[in-house]
Amino acid sequence: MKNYSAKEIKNIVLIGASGSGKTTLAEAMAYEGKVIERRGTIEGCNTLSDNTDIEHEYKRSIYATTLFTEFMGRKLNIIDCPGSDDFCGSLYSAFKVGDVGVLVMNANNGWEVGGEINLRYSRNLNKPVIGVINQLDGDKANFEATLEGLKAAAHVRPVVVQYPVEQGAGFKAFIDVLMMKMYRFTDENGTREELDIPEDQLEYAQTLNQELSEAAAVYDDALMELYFEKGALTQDDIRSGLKLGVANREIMPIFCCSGKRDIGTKRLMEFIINVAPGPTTPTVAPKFVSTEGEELVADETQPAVVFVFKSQIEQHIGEITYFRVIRGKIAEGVELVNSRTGNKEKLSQLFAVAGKNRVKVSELSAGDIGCTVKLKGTRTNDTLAAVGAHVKVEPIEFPEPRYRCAVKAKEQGDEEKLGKLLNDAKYEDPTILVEYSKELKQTIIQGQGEHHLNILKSRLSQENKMEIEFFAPKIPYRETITKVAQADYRHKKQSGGAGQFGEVHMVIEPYYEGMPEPSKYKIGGKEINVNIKGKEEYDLDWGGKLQYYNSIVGGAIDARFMPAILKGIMEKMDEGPLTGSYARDIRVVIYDGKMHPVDSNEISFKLAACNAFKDAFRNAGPKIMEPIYDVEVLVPSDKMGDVMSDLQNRRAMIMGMNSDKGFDRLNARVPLAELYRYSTTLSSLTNGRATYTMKFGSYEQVPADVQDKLLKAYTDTDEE
Ligand SMILES: Nc1nc2c(ncn2[C@@H]2O[C@H](COP(=O)(O)OP(=O)(O)O)[C@@H](O)[C@H]2O)c(=O)[nH]1
Ligand SMILES: [Mg+2]
Repeated sequence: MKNYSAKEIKNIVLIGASGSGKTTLAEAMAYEGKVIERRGTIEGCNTLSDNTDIEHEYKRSIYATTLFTEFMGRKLNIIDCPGSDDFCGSLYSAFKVGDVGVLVMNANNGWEVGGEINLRYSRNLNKPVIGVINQLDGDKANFEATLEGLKAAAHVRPVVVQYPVEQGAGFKAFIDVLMMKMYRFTDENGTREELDIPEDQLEYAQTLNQELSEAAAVYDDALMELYFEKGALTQDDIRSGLKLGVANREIMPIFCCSGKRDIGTKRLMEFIINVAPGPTTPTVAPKFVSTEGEELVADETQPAVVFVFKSQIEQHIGEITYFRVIRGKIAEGVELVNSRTGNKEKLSQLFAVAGKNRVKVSELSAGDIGCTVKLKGTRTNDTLAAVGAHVKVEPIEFPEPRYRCAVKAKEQGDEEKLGKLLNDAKYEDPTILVEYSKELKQTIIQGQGEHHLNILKSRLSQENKMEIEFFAPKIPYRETITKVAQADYRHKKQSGGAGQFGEVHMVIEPYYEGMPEPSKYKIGGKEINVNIKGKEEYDLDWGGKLQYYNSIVGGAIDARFMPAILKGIMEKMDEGPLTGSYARDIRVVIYDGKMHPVDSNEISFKLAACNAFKDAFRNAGPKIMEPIYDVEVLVPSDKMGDVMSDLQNRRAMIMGMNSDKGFDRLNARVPLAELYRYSTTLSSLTNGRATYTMKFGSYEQVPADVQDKLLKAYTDTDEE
């Protein structure tokens, strides 16, 4: 294969609802580029893109797959993404290295929420989009309805470049109002005739050509002038206007297709090659920026910078690292420096990727996408740069997890093996987070949805013979106090052998940011004066603070016992008196105590402090706090009522609502305890038409009835 330069490369990302035909279209593109001699099918489990066992089993894309095709002497790198929102992580990686999205729509289904959600990602990630109304050969195909739905929902303006002459089983021709030609297909392998537009379609085609010209003229004053002067634009003028409009993310040209019958594939590819933004198109948003803020342009002559957007472990081969050459040019055998580790990596072999097939190449230039194998310590989001270049590309920011559960191996002895496998999974898919929680004594796994984690479960079972179980995760509660309390405790053991003696008097009170220094406490008619001798403040590992004051007068306790007293308090902060959860936000003042000349030692003071703290805590209006998440739900307006009442049953506090093109955005604060399997419920409430994000907000006190339940549950297990 020849080495393509940045100007000869386009990187596209196929997006759209599941089942819209992305994988099938990618197959047709590879076929047109002669990468394959026969097109595989989803049903036949032999497409380039869906090439894993799990994808064959589900007949769906689960991973984003890269495949190249060569057409008109140019190279097109296609990243075929899964449509399901559970796998949205791969859309983030794909859009990081892709220059333009191609939104595929299934004309049989009209405008679908899957497309809506994907389109929203492209908008959030500042990527331009081209639209394809696909499956026009289907029985229920409706080009117009699909287009109307898209127009109502899209934030970029769709403009028709092509429309079908006949839809349904008879679909074999479309009219292209940019070329002002009709394309008619004589077989299902892309053979086409270029014909004049039939008489009866001419007027309509001219109207659409006018609309297209007008849309294209808006982005360039010179074109606008030309358009007013002549009332029309030439093909080249339209192209140059569309180039700007698409790159500015203002218009979305619309094409006609049947990926399965290979109708329209070639014209779409021609347009992408001629008009779509590519590695050298200046777009509004800077595409690649280093962590130092330097913009990295696709210039072959500069020192190489390579960005890794995916890494995958494949049996028999090991690690496969997928990257885009951001800048410079690399040849096989090149040594680059991983800017995260500082280690050198040798790229002994370079490949162009066509799904499961890899084609060895000797060089790859700026703008191109490829892969290499057998790197030692390079993973997703790493930059490999020429020795001395010292560049690190801004990483992909993956979405926050929104599904959380606990996981364990079915067989007890498998725990260690499971740990390793989960680590590998996390490495391949950065939207999977796994952590053993010391606090909860559970391994917590987080991802994008139940389906996302179930796929992992099937894979572990099939590929690694590892059976796992998911179950409800515990909630990381916290304990705190709401009022001032005082306690004394004397620890004494004087029978036989060496004695133990320590007595501690303390006041505790709720800590809050910016509270004044203590001077005097009045508790139960008793006055306690504070005389600050020492003050320590700790940021607790689990959030919140502990302030520790020494206000001992007249040497009642030696300063050398103060650390032991703190240790005793910490023991209870670590395992709170109410439910054994971490305690937080407490000020402790040690103001008096007693020592014994012989029997006092550290352990005695630690025990005295621990017990005094526990007693004081119980009298200080103790409260359980729970994590509250900020949840944002995007829901079609007609489902808003259902989603809202479900949230209210989850103790949610609704923070705001606003409408956005037929969708409502709802912001709420919801306790984590009420969010278990939320994605599944939301999906069934809205037939999969809603999506949401969640992010930790703060800890808040639980309502009294919930506290009672938690206390009871803890005493029950304590008694066991
Ligand atoms: N009739 C028809 N069926 C199609 C077309 N494209 C895809 N399909 C079928 O639609 C289903 C989903 O296709 P697939 O390519 O997996 O869609 P993806 O989920 O968007 O990747 C499969 O059964 C395909 O055979 C098309 O252009 N026409
Ligand atoms: Mg697919």
